Amino acid sequence: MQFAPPAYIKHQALLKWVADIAALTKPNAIHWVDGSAEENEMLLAQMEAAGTLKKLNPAKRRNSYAAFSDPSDVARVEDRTYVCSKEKADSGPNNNWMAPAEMRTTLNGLFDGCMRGRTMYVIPFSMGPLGSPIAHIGIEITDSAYVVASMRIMTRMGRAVYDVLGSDRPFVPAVHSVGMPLADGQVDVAWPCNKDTKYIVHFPETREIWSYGSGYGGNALLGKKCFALRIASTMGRDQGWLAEHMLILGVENPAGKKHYVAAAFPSACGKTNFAMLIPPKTYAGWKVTTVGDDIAWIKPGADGKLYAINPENGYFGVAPGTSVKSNPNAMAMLHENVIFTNVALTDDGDVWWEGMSKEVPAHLTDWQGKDWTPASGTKAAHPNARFTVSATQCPSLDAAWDDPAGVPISAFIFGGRRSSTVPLVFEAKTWEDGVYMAATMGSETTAAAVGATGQTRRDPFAMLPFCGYHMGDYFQHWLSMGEKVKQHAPRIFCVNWFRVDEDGKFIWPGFGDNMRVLEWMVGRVNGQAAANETLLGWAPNYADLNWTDMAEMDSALFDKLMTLDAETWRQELVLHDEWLAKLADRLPAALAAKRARLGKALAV
Ligand code: SAT
Ligand code: MN
Repeated sequence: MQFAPPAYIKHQALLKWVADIAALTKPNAIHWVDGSAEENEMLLAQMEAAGTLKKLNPAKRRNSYAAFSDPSDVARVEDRTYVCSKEKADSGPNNNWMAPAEMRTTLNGLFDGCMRGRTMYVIPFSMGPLGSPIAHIGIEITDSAYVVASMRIMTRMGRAVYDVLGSDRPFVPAVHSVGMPLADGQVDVAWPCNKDTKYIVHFPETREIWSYGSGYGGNALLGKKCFALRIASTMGRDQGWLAEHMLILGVENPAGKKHYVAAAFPSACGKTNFAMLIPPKTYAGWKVTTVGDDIAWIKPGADGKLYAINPENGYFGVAPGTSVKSNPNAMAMLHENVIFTNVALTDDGDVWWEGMSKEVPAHLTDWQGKDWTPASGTKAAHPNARFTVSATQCPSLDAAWDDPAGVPISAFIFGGRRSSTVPLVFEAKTWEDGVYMAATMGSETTAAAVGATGQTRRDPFAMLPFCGYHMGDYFQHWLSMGEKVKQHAPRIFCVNWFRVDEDGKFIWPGFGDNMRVLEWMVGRVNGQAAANETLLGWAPNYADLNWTDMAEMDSALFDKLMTLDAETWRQELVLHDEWLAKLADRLPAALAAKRARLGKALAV
């Protein structure tokens, strides 16, 4: 095999690292990815020929493809995900851990020869605008062309990254293999992966990522959860910034006053829909614009305010449930240049998924390639089916989405999926109170991770699967950031769009109507919106929200959405205690004190 790196790469440590990985993994060839359009077309054509991608009908979706994963490789694998810090205690009870030396031995064994019969791709990428003071660079080595094509959409990827990197700038090395070497003459499968063995490993001290056995989403596109959240959260702790599982959106009122907010919700809880919200008719003149839909990197600026960038370049959004009703902007950006994964196909070469349209097609090919009719009794698309599309195709894209300086954040929003207990919205009275609420946030689980769905688990800051260190230290980092930005600290709000009635139906319509809640929050930031003091903080009265064109929401129904029942909250505090006990060794005193105050207020 020829090594022959392009002459424009001047970084000796990088070249040595690539050579070492090639020597270990023993690929057939090395492809130095340059990110060009020709290269992309070549890879897409190659994947089409290999059966990895199906080209969609260009009259329906121009230049778009569908990929179908192995049925064993459809989501993040949290139980196979490790944070291997030197000290076990530093990884915290929120992460799986193995001693670094032991893990390295395991990985060396697995990666030895794992790329035999395959091409090894070297992908240079920037998380965040190239050269931004908030951005960071990574190099992903992978043996999956699907990963290369996806990274080209999801990150700023290509040759220009090497200019920023120069001869000695730091980068995060990320090694990925589908874990399925090919013996001489062995025919490849459409979606190679390792059905038995998967490892998603992070070494926080050396800022390294190693992923083996999966080709899917956050397991394989290592810029996303692995780098931009798990590794970046430890960088942020050490360097005084925040890496968060948050969308970023801009809200502009008819007078032209604009605020940016960042909102954390667990995976597959509608972050993309919220980020691309279209306000109801009564909000003529208001604009909601999208900076990001999944991840925010947030740093204090010279003026003391917090500024955020979206480190990503595209959206890896959940397809099922996305429709002209739930997210018209997303539907509009999915007409061309999209890679769909695990959706269903229509007979005329288009895509379909549950919730896309009211009328269900009479015949489809499901995500596993089987004939499907409404009588099949199965889902045509996998519940975690995704679209991968460039941010620039989003009609609501914010003018500053690519600004290297980031956008100033006025408010943080935290939301879980709770069928009861948590009211539609309230504002924390202080930064500390907000941190406590985010730290104890719960959510019913979704299809974004392998495992049972619908169980309530604590998902603090929506970061439980993504925080690269001890969650107690993370809470302390948030408290410290609040002290650092003092009077510039954004307001903290909590929301719950998912409360249900006696029949199990959602009470709140969500989607565009979330604008009504957003307006109240912006009003609070501006000191204009009224609120009522409650156990949890400031909450709106019925009259404090705009109900034009929403006659069905009378004050009785609103009260149901806002109910804060003392007995339910006494039980909820028991769950807080169970959760916080797990972090007891590093729980900040301020949070224990807040728990005590809540208990006193509830007389427990
Ligand atoms: O981690 S993924 O990027 O596959 C999806 C998610 O959990 O949001
Ligand atoms: Mn996510």
